Amino acid sequence: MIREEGIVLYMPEYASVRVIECSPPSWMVLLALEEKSLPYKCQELSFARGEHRSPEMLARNPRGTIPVLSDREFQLFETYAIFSYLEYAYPSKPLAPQETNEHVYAILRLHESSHLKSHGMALFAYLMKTPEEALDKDILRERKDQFVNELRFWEDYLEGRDWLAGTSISYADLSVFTYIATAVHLGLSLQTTFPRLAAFVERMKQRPAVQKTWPALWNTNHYSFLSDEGA
Ligand SMILES: N[C@@H](CCC(=O)N[C@@H](CS)C(=O)NCC(=O)O)C(=O)O
Repeated sequence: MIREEGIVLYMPEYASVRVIECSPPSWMVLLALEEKSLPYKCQELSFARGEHRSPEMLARNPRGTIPVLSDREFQLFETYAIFSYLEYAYPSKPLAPQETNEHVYAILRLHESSHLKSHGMALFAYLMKTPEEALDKDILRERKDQFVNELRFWEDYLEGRDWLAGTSISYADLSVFTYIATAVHLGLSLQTTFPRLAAFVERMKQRPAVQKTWPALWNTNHYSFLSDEGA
């Protein structure tokens, strides 16, 4: 049995993720670890070299996806399962509201964010895997539209509130933020159509956890694939 001393997060080496230069599922776990002030080590794996599918990683996660969070004898590999584990094993500094009504909505919004995730991954994977000169404008437009249509739900949920559930940050905010921030990195503008989401992203960017984990290449590389002119 694999047994780790302390928490180890297996995640992509961002520089090996073409154009996206990040991985929303891994980033949201990093954010949870930081928000909860948990000690952890990061093991970065190159997508380009297929390190996430090495025999050692497949022994941890037969599905070959990352993030994988290893702690003691446990190997966890579905992002939302990792969140549940962290909250159960390390309840201090909770990222799930304690009050019943808020707790229920936080769970609902977290699982509901899987819609944002599937549209986001379809869009981001297309940009990541397709050489720029081979991008099909219609495919890009269709995937962008599906992602943007999904954003309307999240803009509505933020009416009159700073966080998606309750009065403080929760796992749902981490999940939604990482996909939206990635789309902004790829050129999506929020301000005109989604002012609450734009303010939410700015609020998140003030948090030390976000500042500490901000993808380094995003500071130098900027893309316009999802700008109004780009798609
Ligand atoms: N259901 C998984 C999906 C995670 C996921 O999509 N990971 C991507 C990176 S963003 C991955 O490992 N892709 C590599 C592959 O599928 O070969 C989760 O929630 O953790």
